[in-house]
Amino acid sequence: ALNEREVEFNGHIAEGNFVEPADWMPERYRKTLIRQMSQHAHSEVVGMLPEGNWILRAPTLKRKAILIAKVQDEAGHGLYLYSATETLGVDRENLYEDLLAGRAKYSSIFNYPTLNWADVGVIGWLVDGAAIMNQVPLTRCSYGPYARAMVRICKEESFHQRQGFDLLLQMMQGTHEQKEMVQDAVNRWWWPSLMMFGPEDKDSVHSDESKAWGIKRISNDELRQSFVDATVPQAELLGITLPDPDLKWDENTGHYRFGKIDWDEFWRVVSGDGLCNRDRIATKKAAWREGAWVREAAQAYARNLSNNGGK
Ligand code: FAQ
Repeated sequence: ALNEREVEFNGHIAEGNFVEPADWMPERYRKTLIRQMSQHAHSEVVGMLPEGNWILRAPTLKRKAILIAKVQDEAGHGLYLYSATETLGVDRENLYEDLLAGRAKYSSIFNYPTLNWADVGVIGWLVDGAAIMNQVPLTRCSYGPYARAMVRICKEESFHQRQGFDLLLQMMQGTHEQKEMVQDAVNRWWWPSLMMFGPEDKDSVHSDESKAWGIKRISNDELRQSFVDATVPQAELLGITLPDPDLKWDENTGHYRFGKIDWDEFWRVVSGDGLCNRDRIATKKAAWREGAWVREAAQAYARNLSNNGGK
């Protein structure tokens, strides 16, 4: 049974109020947010790697400048989310240690390789598209610092999504080979993008509690369906085929029906055995090691400043 404080807390949320860092909150609410927000932060910083792979090989100066800016935005989102997570009384260094030690999850999508230039466009179009679909409802989640972080992040993600679509639209007006590159990238990223929304509702262990606490406003399956409905017309506009023979419009429901997701693949990737899991963690570990001198220099500088009274 709930105690008096918990009843009051649930009432506060039910009335549509935000919970702020200094407010009392149930320990499980705090734990759930630390879990989800830190996974989200890790996803942003690991998410820099697949696209970062193409910065040195971008085909034009314009596309290179756009890509650098996008990858830098992801770093910003990561830092923003680590800060928001710290308001729950955890230290980002410990969260980061969990990531490097393989104890913390990050989105399955970033364990797939970027094999051709069109992958950069497809990540913007599909991966940022799915991220926005999932994150717009989080701007209304009950924890204030997370909800507010999502407002700015979603604005930037929409811009990312459009640049991806623009890149693909341009390639689809190009040569036969360029069109084939786009189709190949879509074939590889479509199903993993659908997996970003998490397991089916019936297998989602956290959904009931997260919904009750106003963290999750719309379910995994509902968001996945909205994403498919929004994306099919865009694929038609681009002139590419989505790799699902069962995808078709259903008059009765007013939604697109789609084929079965390979959940074995999903759980394999989530548990560390995807195409790039080992490589992603090894890259992040190396960056942490090689960046030690930057952290030391920054700390020495900060110490110096405070010893000299801020001058
Ligand atoms: N990958 O009970 P549920 C981006 C785990 S966007 C890995 O349904 P929940 C932007 C889940 O953690 C990507 N693990 O869990 C960008 C749980 O395991 P746990 C990041 C997954 O939390 C774009 C277990 O399965 N976005 O980075 C995945 O209620 C382009 C059971 O699942 C967010 O993190 C998955 N796909 O619902 C950057 C959004 N799905 O924790 C660069 C915030 C599920 O018990 C380039 N997160 N799991 O060990 C959420 O909205 C939720 O956490 C869900 C999962 C919807 C992802």
